[in-house]
Amino acid sequence: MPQGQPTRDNGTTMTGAASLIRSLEAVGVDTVFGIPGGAILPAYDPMLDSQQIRHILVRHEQGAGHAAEGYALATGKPGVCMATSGPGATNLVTPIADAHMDSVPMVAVTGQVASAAIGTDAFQEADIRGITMPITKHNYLVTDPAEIPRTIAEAFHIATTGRPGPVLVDVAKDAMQAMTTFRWPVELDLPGYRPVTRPHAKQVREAARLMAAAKRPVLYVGGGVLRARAWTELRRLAELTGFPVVTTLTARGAFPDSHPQHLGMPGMHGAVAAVTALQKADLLIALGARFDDRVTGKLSSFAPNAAVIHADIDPAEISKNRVADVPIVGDCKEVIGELIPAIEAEFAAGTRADLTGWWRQLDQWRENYPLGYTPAENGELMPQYVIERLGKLVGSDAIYVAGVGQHQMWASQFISYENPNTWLNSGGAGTMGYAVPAAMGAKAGRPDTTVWAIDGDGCFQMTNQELATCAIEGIPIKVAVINNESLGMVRQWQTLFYDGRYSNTDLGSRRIPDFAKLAEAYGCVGLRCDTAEDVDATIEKAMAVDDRPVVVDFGVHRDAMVWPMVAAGTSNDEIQIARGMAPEWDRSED
Ligand SMILES: Cc1ncc(C[n+]2csc(CCOP(=O)(O)OP(=O)(O)O)c2C)c(N)n1
Ligand SMILES: [Mg+2]
Repeated sequence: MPQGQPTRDNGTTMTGAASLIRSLEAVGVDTVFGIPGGAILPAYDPMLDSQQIRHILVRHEQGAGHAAEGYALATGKPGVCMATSGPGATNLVTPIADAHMDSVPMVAVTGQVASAAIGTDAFQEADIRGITMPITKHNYLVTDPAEIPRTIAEAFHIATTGRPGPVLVDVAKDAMQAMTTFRWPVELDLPGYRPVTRPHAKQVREAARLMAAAKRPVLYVGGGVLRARAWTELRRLAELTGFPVVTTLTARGAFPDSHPQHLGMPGMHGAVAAVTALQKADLLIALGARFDDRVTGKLSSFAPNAAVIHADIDPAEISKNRVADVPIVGDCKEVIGELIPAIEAEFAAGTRADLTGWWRQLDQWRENYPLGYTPAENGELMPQYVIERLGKLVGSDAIYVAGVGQHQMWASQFISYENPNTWLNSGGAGTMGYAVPAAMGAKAGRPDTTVWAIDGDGCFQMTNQELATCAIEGIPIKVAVINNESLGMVRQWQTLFYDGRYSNTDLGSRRIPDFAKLAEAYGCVGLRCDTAEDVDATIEKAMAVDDRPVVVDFGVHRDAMVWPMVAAGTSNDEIQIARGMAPEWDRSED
């Protein structure tokens, strides 16, 4: 399969490094996040002359990787990061793992020591290909300059097709320094890589038959629907069938939160109605979802009476955790697109179960157990209030990027996501430090969109150096630090499961560092807010700044907890709405 258009330099003699940059240009790269160093240095020289590629010099390679993820999720194009060999490359390991867990299309280009030195423990040598083997969709070591264009073309093809994911291209320094003839377009050589996108018609018909007859169905929507850009089809399917919808942590925004058929997020900190709907369902239609343990709770007790239709582009996901009654391998956009006429045909033939009783039940759960929180007795600022106000004042056109911890769960719960790809977070890996660099990448890719990072005080201290990058490169992100002076989510587990013995979760109550001052030191605007009365005015002040990044340090009550909660390893049936408080199930419901 030839890749791309013939380019002006086809057949020209140049260095491997120039060929690398020309190849990146040929696949359409406009932004690269990275840091140079010895082994990758040859590539940085021709990059200086590129009219197409903007290189954003980050302060830590982890930031480059998360920025590439944020860029990818915000734009729909693959994100690109670049690093030198050894420690530069190993600093990319966390974001590569993160992109792998959340199926984010990303290409990481690393310099490797010269091919003759590979395997000798040369200066700054690390076997990054070996290290990233289990956390990349595919990876390459290039030692022949003639292989550079094809490798780059394949890397982008693999990263963006089928189930998206990270691909690493490690290029030996001597391959970049040697002369080569640049050839483009190239033939991809990928025997055995043929992702199935079109679903099997028989499976689709079988799924439609089950769906038309189901009395308690739920559309269990995962991040795959966003990756497949299938939100329009999803909405049509939901409205055609009248089925309730739940969106997982990685799928928030795939279906509007305000839609009357949306029950919210399922899982460990999901809404009671969403969690319980899955438990009581007679049919789950899993779309680009992977029955993650954070959704299923104790797997053996998950949705015990449900038949399962499982549609996923990755056949390895199907029946991995829960056996599928109707497996459908395919791209969610195509699967849903074909399900719609198949269901219309069922309905036209007169098969259609009455869902009135199911909806009566769902509405009761929604009404009785809405998301909420109890204000602190001492009147301190509540984190949920800050996040709720932020969502209201900033609106649903902005992109929100969370760190990992309590603030992440509240940001998922208390902001209304109405549009796809407006909620970015580290779902599968749960990587603290994701928010600031991912927000930077999102803003670099979508400069006209307001981008808010909602970060924890713990997470923020892992990657806030990228504020310098944002200030210098003119990437005016906004950061709300939900400062509870602790590693709040871990502290919550210590409260609940370790008798309140707070081992090493206190980040210190002396406000070290002072985040507002730190922000100023980084060339950003730094604001601080400690009372509910000041929240709106502070957010508005932050919104008024558009020439620099802004950081708002929200000092909040430290004992707030995330509810509802299904404790790890327990059944979803044991969901608690507050400490020691289970919903009062109406026995007639069972
Ligand atoms: C890199 C990394 N290290 C450790 C953890 C474990 N962990 C999960 S949440 C959390 C606390 C996060 O604290 P903070 O950023 O202040 O958020 P909060 O929960 O207080 O809102 C920790 C340590 C993690 N998820 N990622
Ligand atoms: Mg915290």
